[in-house]
Amino acid sequence: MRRSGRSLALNGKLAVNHPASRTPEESLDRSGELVFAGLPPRQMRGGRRRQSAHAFQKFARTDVRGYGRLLSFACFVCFVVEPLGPTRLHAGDQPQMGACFSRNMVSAEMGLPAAFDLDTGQNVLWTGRLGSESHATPVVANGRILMGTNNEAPRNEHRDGDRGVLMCFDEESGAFQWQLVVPKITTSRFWDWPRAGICSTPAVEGDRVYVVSNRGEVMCLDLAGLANGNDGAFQDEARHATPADEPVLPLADTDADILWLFDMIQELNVRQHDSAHACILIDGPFLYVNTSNGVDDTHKEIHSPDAPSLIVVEKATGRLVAVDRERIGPRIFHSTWSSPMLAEVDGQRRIFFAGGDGVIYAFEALKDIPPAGEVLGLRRVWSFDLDPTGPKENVQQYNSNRKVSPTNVKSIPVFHDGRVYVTGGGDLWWGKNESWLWCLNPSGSGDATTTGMVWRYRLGNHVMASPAVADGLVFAADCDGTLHCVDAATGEACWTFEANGAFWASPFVADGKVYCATQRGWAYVFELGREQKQLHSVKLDGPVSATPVAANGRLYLATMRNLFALALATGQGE
Ligand SMILES: [Ca+2]
Repeated sequence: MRRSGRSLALNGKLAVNHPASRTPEESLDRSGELVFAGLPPRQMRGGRRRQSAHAFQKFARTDVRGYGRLLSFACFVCFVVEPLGPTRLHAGDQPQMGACFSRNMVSAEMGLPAAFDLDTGQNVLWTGRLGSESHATPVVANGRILMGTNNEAPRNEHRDGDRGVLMCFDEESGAFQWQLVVPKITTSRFWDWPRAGICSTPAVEGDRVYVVSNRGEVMCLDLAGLANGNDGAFQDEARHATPADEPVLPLADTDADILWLFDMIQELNVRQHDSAHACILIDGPFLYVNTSNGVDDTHKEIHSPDAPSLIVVEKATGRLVAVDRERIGPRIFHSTWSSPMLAEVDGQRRIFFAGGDGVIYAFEALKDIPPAGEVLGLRRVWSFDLDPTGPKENVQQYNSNRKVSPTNVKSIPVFHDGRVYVTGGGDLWWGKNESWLWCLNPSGSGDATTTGMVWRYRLGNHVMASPAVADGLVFAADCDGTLHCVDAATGEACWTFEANGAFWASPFVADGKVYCATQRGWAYVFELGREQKQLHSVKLDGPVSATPVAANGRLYLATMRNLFALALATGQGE
């Protein structure tokens, strides 16, 4: 009953889901997806205390030689059940990239518009102005909406110039609330690509926002911003918001309130490539974060082969508590942009992570915070090499080889009904012209490369987007501009659709519909089903890297320059 928005009715109510972290009542259902049973009233808004999680993700980037090299990520979705009126059904907030914790890009929201038009204003509730490039995905939590962008439409005259920006809007009205403004890394443009902005999708829990900045800082922010005072141990927001060679300017009420930060470049010698792209996974007291470690400016060397690819930070303090010990660094083909996912397999909670080497790793989820001063090594229990016959030595030398190269993953692995679904292949800018959608059986232990594949399905030359799985169907969208609807049981295509433009944003399923949008600025809506039925197509005001999301009865769609809140106009029924 949690497979799609359509089937979520629960005794006339909706199954609601929300939290990013577990509660004592939390458990995993038979498929291994987490089910929450006892949320605080603030999060539950009444109704049955049951929730399921869905999510999804995505990310993207642009060309090296071209004008704008970009990245983006996608996120998760969660919902909350609540007693609802007869016409407006909704499931709750969407506080992170994709569902908790499966990352499946599916939502239980209902009553979403099948059609919308930015020019005529059809079903457009409000518009929030962003910068000129917006490669993250919006999250919705506790009445606020957060979205990464750049500073090409400055909100504060004292904070001008190229910056990474995280904007906070009011959910109801779309009014701008506050912004995190982060100066660029000036060492090299390959560390923090010009105008790429903040590409990481935040995760929100309670009144705390967790996000990775364009400078590779894991940050905890106050959802209320500085308007209610400068809280937390970190008090030097003014210096942080100002480039190092410029005099510090005073803070405004619309600046972000940083509570703590952990600098992965300073502390771990991470050499992020192009930008940091990480959708933080919150699990109880822990934050799991991919480091974005990657190649140097030449693209032919790994600058920091010993830097970790996946780390764990204590949520309350920002203290480093664990790192992977896989020494993936030497085998990274480009960077480490895939974010972690959590699922229960064989009765064990596992963290799934796609390394920059094209290997899916499963680590034991941490149980306890280690003593002060101790940093644990994540314990690997399972792995699957997506490309066992690909190059394994001196892999960076295959840069620009369009026929032979390693495989890498720019999306997030998704968990559904005991299976891991992941997309990957040759790098869009630097690798071979070949990409796939895999369905993996993650049970058992050890190296499952020869035994763990259920099926794989050929996609176009390249892929950035994460899959969405619902009603026995897997939706995958590739950089050739094809949306694939694949039978989850067999791996056979049910239908494909040739869109206008490449997909970087992930497809999103809610309310019996599939939403997707392209880098040429076209959005499409299909009926969720084994037969292709297009409900809507429309030209937007610019390219789309952000995955569509839904929360509290609304659909959110971000183009490069604007965030749109979409909802059925009053009087329109289902
Ligand atoms: Ca504050």
